[in-house]
Amino acid sequence: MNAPWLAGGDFDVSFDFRDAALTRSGDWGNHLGVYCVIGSGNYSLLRSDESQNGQNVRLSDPSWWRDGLRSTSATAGNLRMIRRGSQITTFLDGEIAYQGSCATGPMTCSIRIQNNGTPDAISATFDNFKLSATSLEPRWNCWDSFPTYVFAKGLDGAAADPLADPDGDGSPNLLEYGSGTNPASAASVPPALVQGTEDAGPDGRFLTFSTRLVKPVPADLDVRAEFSMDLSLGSWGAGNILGTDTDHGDHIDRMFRAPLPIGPLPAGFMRLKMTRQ
Ligand SMILES: [Ca+2]
Repeated sequence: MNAPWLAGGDFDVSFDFRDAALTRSGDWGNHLGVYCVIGSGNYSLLRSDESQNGQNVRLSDPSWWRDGLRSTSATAGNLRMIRRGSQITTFLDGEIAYQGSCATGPMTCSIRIQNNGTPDAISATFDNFKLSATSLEPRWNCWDSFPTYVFAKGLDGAAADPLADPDGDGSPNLLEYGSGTNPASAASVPPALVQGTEDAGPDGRFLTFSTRLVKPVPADLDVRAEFSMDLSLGSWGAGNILGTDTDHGDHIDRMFRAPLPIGPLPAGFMRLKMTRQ
């Protein structure tokens, strides 16, 4: 579960949890918490079950795991994280758990309940979620990894393969992931590519096509176009193709422009390629 928002400036995020059942399997993988991500930096306030040091609420930041913050086996409580300027403060049930410096750029904030991938149980009820910030913008795409996305859509095993098409709509799961459609519903199909030409001035006109992408485009998905002059295997290349994004608020349109203008070549073809990184 992931409910992300992009928060700029100061922010304050909190939630109550109830009936938390976090079965420890030897690590911190089973947990619930508040996540704030800036670039590759990750601030998270986690409630888990006993760490090796007997603590089970802690803050991580880009440089260090702040272990030893609280030792509690409570199955209910309140987690809260506040940023004021470059200072971050975390609370458990109103008491300061950690205070220190942090990054000041826009952060993607989310609350999350996470299983470590082993077949054990984790559950909790979230309540009274509150988020305020100097500026807020929803992240329309709630999925930050392909495995999380297909799991949330109820797919497993071979049906969860990036190239599988379990709903039979002709679109493999990875394409549905990048397009923001449902891989488990034939009624939810990635929109067709939109072809066009662009007047580029003295160089002439270029073949282009546009595709609709989720916003933000997931970090584990590479989206590119390839060009070929004869459709033969091995002739496709991605060099010198211009990609331009247009932000539509809840999605992105990405237009790709062929590397050469229409005219000098006998033929030219383009295709969309999505790859899981
Ligand atoms: Ca499909």
